[in-house]
Order: sequence, then C-alpha cells, then structure tokens
Amino acid sequence: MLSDTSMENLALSGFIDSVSRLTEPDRILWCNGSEEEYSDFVRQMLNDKTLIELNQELYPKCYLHRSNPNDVARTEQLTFICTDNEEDAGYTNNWLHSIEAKAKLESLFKGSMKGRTMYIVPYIMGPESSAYSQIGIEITDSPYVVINMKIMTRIGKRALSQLGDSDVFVKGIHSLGDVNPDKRYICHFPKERLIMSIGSGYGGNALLSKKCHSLRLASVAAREEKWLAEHMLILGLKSPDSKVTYICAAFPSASGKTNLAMLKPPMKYSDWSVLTLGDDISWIHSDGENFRAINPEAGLFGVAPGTNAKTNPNALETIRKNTIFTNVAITGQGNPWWEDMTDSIPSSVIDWKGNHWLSGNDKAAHPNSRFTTPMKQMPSLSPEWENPNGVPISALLFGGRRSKLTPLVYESFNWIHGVFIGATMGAETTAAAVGDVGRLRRDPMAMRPFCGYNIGDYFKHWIDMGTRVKNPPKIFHVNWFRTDSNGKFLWPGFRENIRVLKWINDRVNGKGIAVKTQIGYIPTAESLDLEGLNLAENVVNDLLNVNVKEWTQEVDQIKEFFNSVGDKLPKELWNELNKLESSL
Ligand code: GTP
Ligand code: SPV
Ligand code: MN
Repeated sequence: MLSDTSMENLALSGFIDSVSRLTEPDRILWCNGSEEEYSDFVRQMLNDKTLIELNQELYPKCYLHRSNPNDVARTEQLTFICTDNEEDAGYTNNWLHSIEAKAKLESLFKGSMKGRTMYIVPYIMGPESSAYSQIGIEITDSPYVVINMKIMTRIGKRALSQLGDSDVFVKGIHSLGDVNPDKRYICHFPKERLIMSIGSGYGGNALLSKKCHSLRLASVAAREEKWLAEHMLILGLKSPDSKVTYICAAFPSASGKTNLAMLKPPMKYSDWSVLTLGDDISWIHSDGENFRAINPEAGLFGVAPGTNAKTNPNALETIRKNTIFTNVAITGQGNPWWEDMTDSIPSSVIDWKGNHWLSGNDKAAHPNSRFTTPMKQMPSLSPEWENPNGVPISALLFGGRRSKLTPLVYESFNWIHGVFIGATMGAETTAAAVGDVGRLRRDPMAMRPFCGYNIGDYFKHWIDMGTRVKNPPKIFHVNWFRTDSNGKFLWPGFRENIRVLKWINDRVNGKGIAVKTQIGYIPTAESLDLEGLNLAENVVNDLLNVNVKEWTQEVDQIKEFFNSVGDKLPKELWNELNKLESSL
C-alpha cells in the first residue's frame, strides 16, 4: 500500500528500498495515521498478548505493555554519535567512526525483519506546517513503536503531504532484533540525518522521533542554523491579572519536567494557573526580539511512579483514556497501579513482570514505568500549544536533583553567567537510564545524554545565542530535591513549586526581592511566599543558604569537568569559574 506522495518522492522511495533490501521483511505497511489503523494495531497486539486490556469502564482505550525486563530504560553506554572525527562527538558522547558503525549496524540489520512486517511511519515534529517543524520517517518492525509514535507525534498522511518531494527528512531505522543488550546499538549519523537503532523496544531507544531525532540530530542542525534544540518543558504561567509569562525548564530525565509543566496550583494559588505547552523537548528560535519555543512532540511519555491525586491531579485526569502504560502494575480490578499512586495498597496486584506481587517485595511497578498519552487530553493544555511561531520565552530554568548544595532557587547575574550555571549543572542519576541511581554527575543543560556534538562547541553556541536576541530570557537554577540527614525532602515540591514560579515571575517583571550572593541572586525568606508550609527556620535557611565550604568543593569538581571537556571549553566559562572561585 504505497501512498501517491511517497511514490513521487525519489529520496523517500530510495530509502525504503534500501532498508527493505537490507532487513528483508515479509511485508511492508505504510502507516496512514488513522484511528482505524490504530485500532487495528491494538487488536493485533491484544491478540498476540503484547498489550493487555485495562479496565475499560474506568480506563477506556487504555492498555498495558510489559517490555522485556532487560529493556526498561535508555542505555547510554550503547548510544553512539557516529562521525569521521572523534572530536565531533566530544567528552559527553560515545563515539564510533561512521564507516565502522555503518558496517557493524548493517551486519546486525541484515535480514532482521525476516518473517516480520516492516512498518513505515512518516511523522512531523512540530505543529503542522510550522516553519520550525521537521519531517522524519521511522522504519520499524515493532507495533508497540507504531502505536506510541501515533500518540507522541503527528504521523501518517499529513507528514507525507508536508514532505512533498523534498529530500530533507530524518531517516530512522529501527528493529527489535532479539532484544539482546549485547547486540543493542543506538547510532546517530548527523551528517546523513540518519538514526540506526537495534535491539531495544524501549522509549528513547526506539521512538526515534524523541531523543534521537529531536535532540541528538536536531541539536547538530540547531548549531548550524543558529537555534536551540533542548531537553526542556514549556509552560505558560498565568497570573491573576491574566498575563501569561512563558518559561522553559531543563531538568534531567525523571527530575520533574512533566510535573512542573502540568502543575495544578494549590487552593491558596487558585487565581494562578500553569498552562502546558510541552513536557520534554523545546525547539527555540530567535525572532530578533525574543526566543520563541515550540514543542515538537504531540504526546507525553511520562514517569508513572509518584504520580497521584495530590502530586499531579492533571496527569491522573489525562491518563484516564487513550493511554498506553508500560511496565506498571495492574490491580485485581484491571486498573493500572504504581508505587505512591494511592494511599492504600490495592488487593491482588500483579507486578510489572506479570507475577503476583506481595507488598514489601521488589517494586510493583518498574521505577521507570511510563504512560504515553496525547497532549490534547490535558486539562491544563495551553491554547497556544500548536502556535506555529512558538511562544516568547521570558525565563529559562535549569535544575538537577541535588540532595545538598544548590539552593531552592537562584537567578544568574547575566546571560553568560546563566550559561555557566546550566553548563555546570550537577545532578543525581535516575532510573530513566540503565546504571546506578543517585550518582552525582555533571549534566550540562540536562543534555549530557542528548547533545549530538562536542559539548564544548555546544557551550559556545549557547553563549553566542545570547547575542542573537534583544531580550534574552533571564536564567534561573532550581532544586526541589534537597534532603535532610534522614533523606527526607526539605521542600514540599510538586504543586507548591508554584511559589518558586511566582518569585521567578516577579523577577522577570522587575519585582521580587533578592540578595546578591557569590552564586547569583537568591530570594530572601520574605520575598518567597512560604506561608502555610510550616517550614522550620533551619529548613528555610538550608534552602536559601550558600555553604561556602561545599561550594568550594563544587568549584573543584567543575574544574575537573572543564578539564575533561578539553580545548573546546569556551574561555568565557573558565572566566566565570574563576570569578566564582575568587568570590568564595
Ligand atoms: P523524563 O520524562 O524522564 O524526562 O522525566 P521528567 O523530568 O519529566 O520527570 P517527572 O516530572 O516525570 O518526575 C520524575 C519523578 O520525580 C517522579 O517520580 C516524580 O514524582 C518526581 N518529582 C517530580 N517533581 C517533584 C518535586 O517537585 N519534588 C519531588 N520530591 N519529587 C518530584
Ligand atoms: C528521558 O529519559 O529523558 C525521557 C524518556 O524522557 S526517553 O524517551 O526514554 O528518553
Ligand atoms: Mn526526558
């Protein structure tokens, strides 16, 4: 079933031919993106038990997928940037020579779709017909990938019509192979706009539109074309006078983007609202006056554990229909369940691996279990979310999980200092990637696993972008994750983060009191609304304090990181580090 448009597109038909010759599928199916097609996929997956129907009365059109237990998170150690020179990939990436990588991948893909169907998924990243949107074609043998792509992006005919006869599109080739981590590779060839991914069916490894296209490849294009492709949410903060201030925020994986983007203000702040535009990726262009951000995606791939009626009521409401759950537990009533979803533990829980679960044993839901759900269903959706020109951004936030050191919120002195704050961000690792959890590492701009080129060049690009706009956004750093000596969070977080957003809003609008410290402007306890939180004085002090001894150690760690980045580290950032060191 070849579509007319694709037949006319020689670059596209050439790509499809070469992949089908390599992978030797039994059948080829073009995905048109229709609802009927989606239902057909679901029916087929229910039949072969790769989907499990959830309680259709309470969760209409919601399904559970259990992935291979060895395939539940991104595998950064198996992710490569493939170029001719190692220096193009830089310190934060794994590198393979493009010729060597191509040969290796081609041998793995050889005949990988024998006996299977090859699905062709044309997709648009960004609002339809936006000047900033991009087309991709993902070829996959995984029905799970197809139904997730249908929710996460704009797939099918509209993508082919937007492409027309152009040869400018991202090529993605994905095959499950035998889901063997020893033969798992996620390879990016920026020069050819090509992604080859084999051996994993998991989110960021397999939905090639997401991290592979929209961040790793897009970041390379963004540098050449003078824009930014970032791991950032986009929200509109609507104040009681109905003014909307747009904010982008970069937090590492599983560190609060979806939750902040969907924040439902508590009662005390019922005259404020947060309007959601995106929860993971922002493409940011300068119009000369302002930076304008679009969300290339059309769905959420959100972390399930911790989501509940208190922390994120908007999310709970959103995922009540048309949602695919991956690796969550299921209750006796057929409802999805995960740790901290409900106050009491439901009876007869089946865990994410399909076994009867006993409370007190391992987690019922995998810590990186997720929901895939359409943006359109969000009660907090911004009316501007598909604005083809994007929305003007007034503030950029950086923030990683830090149990110590970084205050609840601080503001940079200026653009370059803000870039320094983002570039030197430290964060504790999470279950979103395979590996140890809670290990502190540098995660510049929350892009460490996603920047497709040398991170030193990326920093320079960020510095330069500040000069390409009349009103650069103010840059802030936040940390919701400070803990006490018992590991308990000091800050209530979640919906109460509105208090921090309000201070940021004040600062952006020339109000809001702050003290100038060595690291930036920090709110006074009085300028931040803490009323009703019952925080002890020492807790407030910890949240807003600069501990000189700890910051001195931090400076040493940043030096080490800068040295690892090497020659490409811009001198402006060394300069900021020296200034910080001497002010301490
Ligand atoms: P990715 O989808 O991996 O990029 O994650 P994300 O950055 O969107 O993170 P998300 O909002 O899904 O939150 C990840 C985890 O952090 C969840 O378990 C949340 O419950 C928890 N979390 C989010 N916000 C807060 C907060 O303000 N305080 C605390 N303590 N935990 C939070
Ligand atoms: C992340 O890990 O940052 C995610 C999930 O948003 S994934 O799609 O796997 O990248
Ligand atoms: Mn993410």
